[in-house]
Amino acid sequence: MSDQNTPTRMRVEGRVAVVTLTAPPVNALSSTLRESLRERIGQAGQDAGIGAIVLTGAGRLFCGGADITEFGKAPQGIGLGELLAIVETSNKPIVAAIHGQALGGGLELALACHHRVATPSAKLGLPEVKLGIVPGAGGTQRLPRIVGPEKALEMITSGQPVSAKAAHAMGLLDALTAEDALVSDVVAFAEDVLAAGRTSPRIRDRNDRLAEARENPNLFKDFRDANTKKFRGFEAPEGCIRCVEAACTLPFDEGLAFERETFLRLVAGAQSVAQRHVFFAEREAAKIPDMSGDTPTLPITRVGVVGAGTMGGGIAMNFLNAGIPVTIVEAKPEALERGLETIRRNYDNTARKGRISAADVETRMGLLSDGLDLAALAECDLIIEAVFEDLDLKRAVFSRLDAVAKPSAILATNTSYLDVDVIAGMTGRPEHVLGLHFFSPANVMRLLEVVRGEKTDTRVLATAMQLGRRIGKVAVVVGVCHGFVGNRMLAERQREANGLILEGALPQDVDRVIQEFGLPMGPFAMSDLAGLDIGWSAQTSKGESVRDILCERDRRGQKTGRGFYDYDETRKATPSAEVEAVIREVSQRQGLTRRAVSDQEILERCLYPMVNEGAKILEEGKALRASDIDTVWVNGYGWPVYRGGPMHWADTVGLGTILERMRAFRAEHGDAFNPSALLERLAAEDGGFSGYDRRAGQAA
Ligand code: 3H9
Repeated sequence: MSDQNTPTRMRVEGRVAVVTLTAPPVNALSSTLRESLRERIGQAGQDAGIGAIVLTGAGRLFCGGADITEFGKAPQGIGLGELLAIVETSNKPIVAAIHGQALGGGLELALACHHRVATPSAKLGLPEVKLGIVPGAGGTQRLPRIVGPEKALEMITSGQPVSAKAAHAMGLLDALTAEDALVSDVVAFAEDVLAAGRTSPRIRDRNDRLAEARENPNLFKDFRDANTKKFRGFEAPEGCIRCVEAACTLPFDEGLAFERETFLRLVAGAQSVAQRHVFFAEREAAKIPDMSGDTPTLPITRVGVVGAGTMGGGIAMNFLNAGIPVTIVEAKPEALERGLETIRRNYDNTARKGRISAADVETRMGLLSDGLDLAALAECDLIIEAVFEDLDLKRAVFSRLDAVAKPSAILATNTSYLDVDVIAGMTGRPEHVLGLHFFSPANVMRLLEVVRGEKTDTRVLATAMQLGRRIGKVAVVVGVCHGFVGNRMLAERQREANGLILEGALPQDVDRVIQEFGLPMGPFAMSDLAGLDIGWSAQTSKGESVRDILCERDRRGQKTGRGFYDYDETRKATPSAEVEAVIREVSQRQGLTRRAVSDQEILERCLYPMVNEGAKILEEGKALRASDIDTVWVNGYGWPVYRGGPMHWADTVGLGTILERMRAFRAEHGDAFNPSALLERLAAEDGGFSGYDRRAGQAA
């Protein structure tokens, strides 16, 4: 086996063979890597001069797990479970030398080894649940045997990795090495193991920690009860719990077989297909056809934020969290003071919950400066405007910003709907202007719509994408149109929701259907949270729509304690008889005879027009690919990841079915249901939006 052509390398140091995984970018355990590992271990096993084997990874990490691209395809070569059995039964001790990350199958490989050693900065985890599956190569059987069922349950059902230090404390690691001397330290560790001449410990033989489950018979029930809300709708977490239960109740090999069965069932299921789609979609979103990894970016060392309201404050926090200094500007001292207080209060709350330290709060606040004039932003490399959603106001701000900002500065607007090109036109540097649309709460939501204006320079776009990643966002490029991708599609759902309550449904019916589908809340609960009076004014109210009447009666949402629902002190919502009466009155005034509306109709009326609008967005090139639309909806609006986003979901429903229903609704309700040409075309071809991705070229 020549070293150049194989995904592993092997060298011998004294009595220790060092086998290195060399399969960039993440050393995923593809069939070729598995075969190569089998061969290396066999080779080292037969070499009388070799006493122990060290497994390590080249590049940034030990191993990112099984090769996800192989799922759903015919299995090739040795299976991972089979390979791990060879590792575990090796008569020469095998030591995993971990740096960067050991994830999924990567951690399972380490668990099959006889010893595990890592650098202090390494992270270890079983993230399979996030892909809608259970660990399928013994992770659910070996982890509880070494860290105990309780910790294993938490790690496996959350998918969250733990730090090497935590892993060491819980016994998952035998030792930590110096940060930059991993392999030499682990070779020395292996030599010590050989010198001690002990038999190699196998995790499968350890049963002591499993006793915890027998001592606490309610362990699994309590765990399920405590996580009901978090696991709602997902299949994989329950699969994970059952596998850990099996580890505690069945002999090792039977537990392993149970895990395998569960893995195979889930990996073939619709949820895992959807969750894997989202995984790749998020990575795809970073790829822009006319940009490459070589596209130069501009340095961002200081960010300016205009507006210290809820959005501005939240936006500023993103950069402070990433260690980037921010200058925030407000027009009035009281508003500035309020904004600064809110930022500090948010940080204090996070510290109280133990997520950051008191010192972190001070460091972050220390990076924040403020001003009452835009001139304070003269030194910023990027300035984000987050003032009231009013075009004239934004135009005035940009015209002034152009005068005060340094010539190289990027100017961004956080508008949710307005025309970024018009705003850019107020400056002498439209190529340095773009939209950065954050989602509320801006310091929490992962989505960032990066709005590419007509003249936005590729370097500016590349800088924004890179910065998005730096502050932990999923950045998606969108084109200029009313509401961009997310809000443009949301408007379709809202229109239908408003129509449905006049035809016979009630807000709680619509919200329940949408929530049962898997979104965190329905359209009316969402309106109550945002405030019904956004974009409404008493002066212009005609008092005709349900919203007009509710606002006039000061039912403006959660903030006034009443909106579409009544709220108690704990913000628990109860349907309101007053609202129902208002709805009935408006129905009557519009001459509508109320009727029973089925849950199926609610779902179709709310979601199919969204899909149709998504198709229009694709047709117009306002999104690069259907999977970008899915990324927007999963990360910005809580679309259930196990349904993969609206466009992926539409493919699973069948575009023919959606088209047929759109036509039927058009016959009844008119042009709002006009199917897009793309939907018609794909349905006629019996195709799907996922196929459309590959036919690129149509996009902006
Ligand atoms: C598993 O292990 C099942 C087993 O229990 C049982 C089996 C029987 N496979 O994220 P990045 C690609 S399930 C294939 O930008 P980073 C990724 O698509 C697996 N490809 O890098 C991207 O490709 P491209 C459990 C993978 O440095 C490129 O690598 N493991 C895989 O920000 C770079 O990725 C996981 O769930 C993979 N496993 O983050 C871990 N991983 O350049 C999944 C990545 O073409 N991976 N790629 O766009 C991750 O969380 C991150 O990639 C990682 C690196 C943290 C490793």
